Amino acid sequence: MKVRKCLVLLATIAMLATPLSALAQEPAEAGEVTEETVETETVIDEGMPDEELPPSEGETEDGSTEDGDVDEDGSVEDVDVDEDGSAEDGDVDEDGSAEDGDVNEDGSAEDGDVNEDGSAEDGDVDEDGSAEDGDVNEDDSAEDGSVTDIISSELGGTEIEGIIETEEIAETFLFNNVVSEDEPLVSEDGVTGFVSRMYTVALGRQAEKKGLADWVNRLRTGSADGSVVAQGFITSEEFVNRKLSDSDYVDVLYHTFFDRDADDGGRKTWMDKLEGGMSREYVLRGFVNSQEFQNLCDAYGIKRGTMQLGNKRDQNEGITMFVHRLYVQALGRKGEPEGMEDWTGRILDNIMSPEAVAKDFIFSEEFVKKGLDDTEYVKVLYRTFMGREYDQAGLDDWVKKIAGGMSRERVLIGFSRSVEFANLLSEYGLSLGPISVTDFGAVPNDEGDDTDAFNDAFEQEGVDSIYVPAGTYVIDARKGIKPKSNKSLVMDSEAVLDVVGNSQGTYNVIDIRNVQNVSISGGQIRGERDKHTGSGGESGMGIGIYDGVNIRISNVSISGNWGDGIYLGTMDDKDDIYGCDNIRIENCKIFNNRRSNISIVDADNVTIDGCTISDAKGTAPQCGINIEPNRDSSGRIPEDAICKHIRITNTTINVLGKDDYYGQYFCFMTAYYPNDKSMHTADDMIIDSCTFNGDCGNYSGTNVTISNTVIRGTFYDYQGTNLKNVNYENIWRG
Ligand SMILES: [Ca+2]
Repeated sequence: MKVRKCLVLLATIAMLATPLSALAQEPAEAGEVTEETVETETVIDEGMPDEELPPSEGETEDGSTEDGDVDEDGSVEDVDVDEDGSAEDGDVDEDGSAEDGDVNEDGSAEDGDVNEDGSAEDGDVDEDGSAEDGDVNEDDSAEDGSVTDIISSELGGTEIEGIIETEEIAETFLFNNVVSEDEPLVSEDGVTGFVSRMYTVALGRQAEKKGLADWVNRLRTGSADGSVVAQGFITSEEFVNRKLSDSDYVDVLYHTFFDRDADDGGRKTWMDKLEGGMSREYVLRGFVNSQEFQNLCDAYGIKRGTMQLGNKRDQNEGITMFVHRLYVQALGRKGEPEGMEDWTGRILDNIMSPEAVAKDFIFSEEFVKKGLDDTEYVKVLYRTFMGREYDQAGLDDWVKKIAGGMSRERVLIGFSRSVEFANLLSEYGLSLGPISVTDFGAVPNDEGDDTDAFNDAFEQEGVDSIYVPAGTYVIDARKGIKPKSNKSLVMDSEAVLDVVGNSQGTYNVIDIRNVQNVSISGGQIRGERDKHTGSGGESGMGIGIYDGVNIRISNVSISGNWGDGIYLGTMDDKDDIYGCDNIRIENCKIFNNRRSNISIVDADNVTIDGCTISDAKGTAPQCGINIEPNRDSSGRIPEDAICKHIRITNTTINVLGKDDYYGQYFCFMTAYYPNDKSMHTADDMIIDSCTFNGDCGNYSGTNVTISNTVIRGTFYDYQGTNLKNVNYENIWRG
């Protein structure tokens, strides 16, 4: 066949301005890169221009490489190597390290949804339309390493010359093999068709012979793979200058990589990603790393390779789309690339929580400059944090609160801590972290009082877990920290509640009163006994629990309080409130409190497990654990005040004195009533696997069992305690 004839055919094709794939009798389905495709490409190949054609617009006539990374002619030298050899274009690992094949850098869903069988029925990259698919190399094992190996060696410098050599080879190839009138420019195969399609479909113009030959040669020799070609064309300046719409961009990717029209479902999936803030490179990667493109490459006998992206915004769809959403909802615009990169990186690298980022958007200079009034401000919060328009009652309520003095920041927390925002976050694979007490104005390590900040956090609607970062916080026990029901205080192990000195005989540093489902964990409560300015009273408690239900205190260090470390009691013996129920004190260190380390006054179902309790001293009875309900006006203990179901396990108790008189310096004691052994303080009590370094006494507890325990002192037993495997120094049965 004569070349001239073919040119006529090509010109006809060009005039029709029809996507080349449309010239196929039917759009090739994914994976079926067989006869139709080859036939199409045969037509193109025959039609390749010879050297008499004028250079295409933008073609570098001298073939020079001075532009460094993006060649206008799309030829070999550019594309994958930046001018400085760096990798900021995101297409290669800077170090050429071995992440290849790890397409999902965020660890998100792995493959499985990309046409696993390579079949083409759904025609779509995504079987389920979900976000993760399409971008994963299912069989990364096979291609693993190929791209990075090639590119890293090029980046290394020596192969830069190699590229030039490739050009020379290509020219040689051209002169030696192409010039003859009776032979086609290049052999008629799928590789040539693939590269030709890159020019005609991606760049919208005919290939110039040199660029075409370069690419074909590189693909054939294995010095480039499909992913490299893809990035070379789709990220080239010439391509970018086409300024395609998102929709056209996706269509071009379908035609260049899959050689077919987009199916509706597939186009929608990719459009959703683009409209949700994902980059075009991210979408490109989905095509390059897909099974369908793999199948096409297999059919052509070339390596597909694996495309990688280094930008933060390309690592995790959920994070990127969440940040994009903040731009749109809060600022009313799309994010600029630098901003998208910065914010996504902060969430990705756990520098900031999604909630904190959202808050920064609302308090950004750009947002504040909008000058929204309170009503408009709240409306934006509805859209940003709840993903919906306001309801009138809710809007009115919040506006009223602002008018009443609530800060905009507090209002925002009401939204950012809502179930609706938590649900919205979960759609992006994100979650609410615990809110910090510093968000409410607490400042560690300064002299300023932090008590109000703790209480503001507990009062805040929507906040169910309050985090206390490491540092020292000043607490005024006269006010006390007052946890609310269903809330947790989570303290860093290096968080210290430093109680400021006062003169009161009664206070609670943490005052848990008539609430349920409260957890206090971590941190240290350092009481004020050494700074105390009064002399009366003995009820300055570290943690006072009054009529609390389902309360857990764990991993807290509690020391130096004017009264007890922990006190379990009731607000009022006379009314219908029956004290504490289901209290767990676990893995705590409780020491150096003035009266007792733990007083159990009115509580059922108490578990003390894994604690170390030491050295109560200052005012009677100076016990580790003292069980002693309050008596009524007749001097009796009411039946409902008896503490039932007490469990003390795996706990060590140390005391400072020994046997001064009954009930002083005891490791544990049920209170002693010398004249009345029928007075009962506890019922159903189990002590197991404990070490008591000092005296102990069960004067008034019924149904008490002690097992597997060492008592390094005297055990005073007035109630016939059931002892199993208990070692004691002495026993005194009264
Ligand atoms: Ca402070």
